[in-house]
Amino acid sequence: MNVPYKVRPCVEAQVEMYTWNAASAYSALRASCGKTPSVRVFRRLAAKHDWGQVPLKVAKGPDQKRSGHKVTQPETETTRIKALKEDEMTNQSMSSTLASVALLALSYLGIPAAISIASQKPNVVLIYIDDLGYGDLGCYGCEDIPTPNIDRLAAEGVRCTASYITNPPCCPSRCALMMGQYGQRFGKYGMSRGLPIPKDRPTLAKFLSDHGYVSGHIGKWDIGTKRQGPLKVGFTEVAKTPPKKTYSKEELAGAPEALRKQISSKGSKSKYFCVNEEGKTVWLTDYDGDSMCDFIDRHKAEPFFLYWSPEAVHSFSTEAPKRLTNRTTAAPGRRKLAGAIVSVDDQVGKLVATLHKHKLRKKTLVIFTSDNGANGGEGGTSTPYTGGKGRGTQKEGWVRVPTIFSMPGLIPEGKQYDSLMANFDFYSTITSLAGLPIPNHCDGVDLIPYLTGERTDDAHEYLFWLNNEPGDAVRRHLIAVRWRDWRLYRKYEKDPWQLFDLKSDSREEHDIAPMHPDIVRQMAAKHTAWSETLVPLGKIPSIRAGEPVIPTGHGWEFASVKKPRHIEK
Ligand SMILES: [Ca+2]
Repeated sequence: MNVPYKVRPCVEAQVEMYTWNAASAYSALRASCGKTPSVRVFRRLAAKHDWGQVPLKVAKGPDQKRSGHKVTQPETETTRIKALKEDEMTNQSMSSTLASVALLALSYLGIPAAISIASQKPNVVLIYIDDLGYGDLGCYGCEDIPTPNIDRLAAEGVRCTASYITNPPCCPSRCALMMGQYGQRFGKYGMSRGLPIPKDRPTLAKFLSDHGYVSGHIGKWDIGTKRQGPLKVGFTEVAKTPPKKTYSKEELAGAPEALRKQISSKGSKSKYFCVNEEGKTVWLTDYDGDSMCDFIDRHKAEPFFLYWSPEAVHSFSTEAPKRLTNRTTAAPGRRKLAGAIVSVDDQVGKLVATLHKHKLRKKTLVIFTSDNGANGGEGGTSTPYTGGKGRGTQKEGWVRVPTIFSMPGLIPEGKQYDSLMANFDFYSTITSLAGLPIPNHCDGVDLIPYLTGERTDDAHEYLFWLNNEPGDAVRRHLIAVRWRDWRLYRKYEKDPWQLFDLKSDSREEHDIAPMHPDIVRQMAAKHTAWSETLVPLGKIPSIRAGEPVIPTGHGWEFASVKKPRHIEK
């Protein structure tokens, strides 16, 4: 794996930006590179950047008292982060004050909080819902589905209004997320399910695991080949897929027609009811939530990265029980989906409560988002935008998703961020937060300075889409560019460009390309330049399924444990 243990120019530039003297630079370099820089290298850098007098400790030679990647912090760094550490050790009000003072001090000194907090290795929980639409959460304007826990997450963080999936649907979306780059960088243009994710660059999970994180995955995978399961690409543990409930003939006979039809086509197996370790039938999303809490309970004392990508709220939600649907006022056409979303909200509540229980709330970045836009077939909505899964894949609603970042004490609370971002930014943001350098292969940027308001320029001036994969569903072919309020779009290369002003025309009803030829030309040229940096369409290898990438059973499978011969059915 290409972990940059040398001081790369990008790391050097980052450290130079974030530090003000030799001692802080030394600490930042150690955090960024995962090991102590040599005296010779450090002296050269210190002289080059005028960091001042090299600390006595460094001048005598690098600190050799190391355990793994852990190193003793220089006095200045230790002192600086002490207040932040106390945040988790004292009572809430006092800790809040200390953290604020510390962050203010860091801000005054010109040091982004992320790199200073990095010494504490913050935790990360990344929640990646399947097919959750832009307009289906209370904090995004939804009125018929109560989502109090997700709304609170937004109130305790930043709600992003221009967060994009550049490679929908499920599979390419997740691949780009895990690789931190446009899928087209490794030949993934459309669905191309089964195409491998590259082995010459680390996944987000691999990168974090290699730098001291416990990394766990729960739920749907849908990444890479049939052999590239979570444990093969860097996760240290994965929640086993619980056995699904099997409907009896009597149950099917009494079920509504739609449910009977779906379940029968799946061999009487449920999609959303599973059987827990005690043999009790439970709702899968609830089961997932319990697994999240279990993971945090077990790893509360060490840095962790938890990736929850549930089956929810993907179709079919027909099984959603009344105890969930009765909590919504949704119309019949979206009532089952509404119930599924309510259950997701319940799990967010459980997660946040567990973080509070262990006093980890302020030490954990929670990212909540979706893998692609709304499923109109189940009544999902992208309001105020149009489109989504199925027939609407040419519109904003297919690619724009709700996204929330929450980490009280670091990220502002109750704010909104309106500039462009993409799911591949999560990789860069998380690694930066952990004090690690962003690997060179990444397309994303560290979003934290933008979310905190420290930076006011655009994280991305442009974002691009290109799905012209011959084997993909024709309806999903898409060529597009986003810039400021503009969306340039066409379905095929042969088509004329269409241009929309999303600020005044969120429903994309008025093509104004003829009125703005200069803007069309400029955005099209940017798309051409970007597409010239991509690799050709990849070839999907013929790999037979073999063992499932995630074993069935209860509890967890660990990377370090040899896979059992018998996999529980
Ligand atoms: Ca999806």
